[in-house]
Amino acid sequence: MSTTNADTDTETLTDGFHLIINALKLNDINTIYGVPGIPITDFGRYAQAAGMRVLSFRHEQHAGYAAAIAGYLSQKPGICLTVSAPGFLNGLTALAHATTNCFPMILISGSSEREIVDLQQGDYEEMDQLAIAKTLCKDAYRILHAEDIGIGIARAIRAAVSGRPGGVYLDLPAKLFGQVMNADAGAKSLVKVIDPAPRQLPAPEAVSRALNELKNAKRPLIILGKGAAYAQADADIRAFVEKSGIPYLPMSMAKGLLPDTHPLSAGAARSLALKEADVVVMIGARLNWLLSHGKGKSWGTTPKRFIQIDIEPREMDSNVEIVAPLVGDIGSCVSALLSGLGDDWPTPPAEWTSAIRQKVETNVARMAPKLRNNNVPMDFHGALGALRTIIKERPDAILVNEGANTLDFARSIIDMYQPRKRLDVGTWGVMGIGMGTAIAAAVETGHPVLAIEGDSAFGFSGMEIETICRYNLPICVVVFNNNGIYRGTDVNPSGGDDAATTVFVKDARYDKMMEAFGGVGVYATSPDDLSRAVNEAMDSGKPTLINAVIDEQAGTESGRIGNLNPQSVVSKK
Ligand code: ADP
Ligand code: TPW
Ligand code: MG
Repeated sequence: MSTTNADTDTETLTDGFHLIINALKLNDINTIYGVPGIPITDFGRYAQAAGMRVLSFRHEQHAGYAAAIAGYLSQKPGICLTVSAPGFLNGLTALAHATTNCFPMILISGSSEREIVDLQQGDYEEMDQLAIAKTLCKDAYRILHAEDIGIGIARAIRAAVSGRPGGVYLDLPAKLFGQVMNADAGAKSLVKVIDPAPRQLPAPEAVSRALNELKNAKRPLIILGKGAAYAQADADIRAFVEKSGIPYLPMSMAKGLLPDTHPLSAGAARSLALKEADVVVMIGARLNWLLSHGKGKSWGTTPKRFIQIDIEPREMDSNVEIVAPLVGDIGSCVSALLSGLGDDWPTPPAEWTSAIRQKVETNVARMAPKLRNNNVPMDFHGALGALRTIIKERPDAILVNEGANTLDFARSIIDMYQPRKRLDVGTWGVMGIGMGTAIAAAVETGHPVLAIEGDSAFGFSGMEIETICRYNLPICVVVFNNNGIYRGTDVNPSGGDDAATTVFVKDARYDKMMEAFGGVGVYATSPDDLSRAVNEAMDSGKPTLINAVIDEQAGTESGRIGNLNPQSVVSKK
């Protein structure tokens, strides 16, 4: 921007808008997910004009989920941009989700005038956003002066990606965007963050301690979590598993880090592996509710000794004693363990590995005929059997998955073959990640996306199919339509006219929603129909939504976690 100034003849000026854009670009951040409005509409325009990809959503929560998963896939903070108060709050759920899942993300929200907000004088969209965000993310900052933009953005990037990754909030008051400063001084004030996520080497004694534990194991087991997938240390992780000969269990989003068909995968023998293992190596996975906190019935009676690799020291001993904590980044820790294995490393007793292998084979064989059924209406096995084949034939497609039964069955039925191809509800089991996740997966990777969605789950982000059509993204959404949450068969226990709390309009046509925006809608009643339609969508790359009619009686309450529902002693359902 060039203007004439009274003091100097021709001083070149810049402003907050352009400094923020240049600071992001300088740090290789070139994509923004958001929703426009006061005070950030022009910011989005200028960013697009400057060559950034700016994707406008229909609701900030989904832009936020897109940014969160973009961070997971790229190891760079995903950016979500919102307006003040309500837009900020809509984005905040996703920021908290990113933090909970250890995904790097920055929520950038415009905010109202500080002077008015702090005196609570009722400004347009007044809210003390910084104070609210603080409790829900890793760190939160506000930039008040144009000359601090470079440092402010650098701090936000480092906070998001270094150590345990997470969500960061950046508060940008409306006034900042228009603030003017000398363009040269502005350019000099920007910071290119050097080594934003530095390697953190494990202490040598911690490595020896872990190797000693492993050496003494009779029934060792490796658990791979999404932290391991995030770390992108794929080759070393695979080499560590193969060289040690230790069976491994992938957590949901770590599926495919090694192919699910790998001979050392204990995926289909999960309960046996957890119950019988004596030494367990956790790699980028937490002993939270998803692993029954490392104790109790699902871990059986065999005493466990845990080795844990994590970048966050405070993760150690959070649920049970960790006898060999390895604090550091997964790449460095796994490579240190790998070098420590040496050529004469004893593989685990064959008794153990073949017991697991046998269990896997029995379980896989038992499942096979169910997956081949061509029932109409479809059950989960028939429909997912068809989709399983599609992922086998198209291993580089990205699978997005949410729902209850739709999630639990798909996770166990669909084998994954490549790292970071399975994206789902994460640590909170949140419904609504679907379309935002699918959009970012397509945008960040360029690969085709198959989103397998419960009908309820889909409803949380359904309007974003317009976004998918608008950007013409290669996304095929399959809605598992069983007329409701878990099942479509509940009746109102009072006998009244209102529908039961878990059921939806019967035989809804989600496919027609897609047609409304110019996408392809398909109504599928059999596994064969479903296969045909998905293959067509994946070949054409056209935005497609397939309404897959699922037997409304086929699901169970809360899928596989019905045991978490509290029970009343007073009334029966
Ligand atoms: P899952 O749900 O798959 O079990 P979690 O989200 O519970 O996985 O755990 C992921 C763990 O990985 C977190 O504790 C996080 O601190 C850790 N982590 C993430 N990235 C890295 C990394 N680069 N190096 C080491 N640990 C990491
Ligand atoms: C943000 C609670 C868990 S699973 C689910 C809900 C509402 C929907 C299950 O029905 P769906 O799947 O998707 O049709 P299916 O195959 O079993 O019929 N709000 C949020 N997150 C969660 N987890 C819920 C509510 C829930
Ligand atoms: Mg349903």
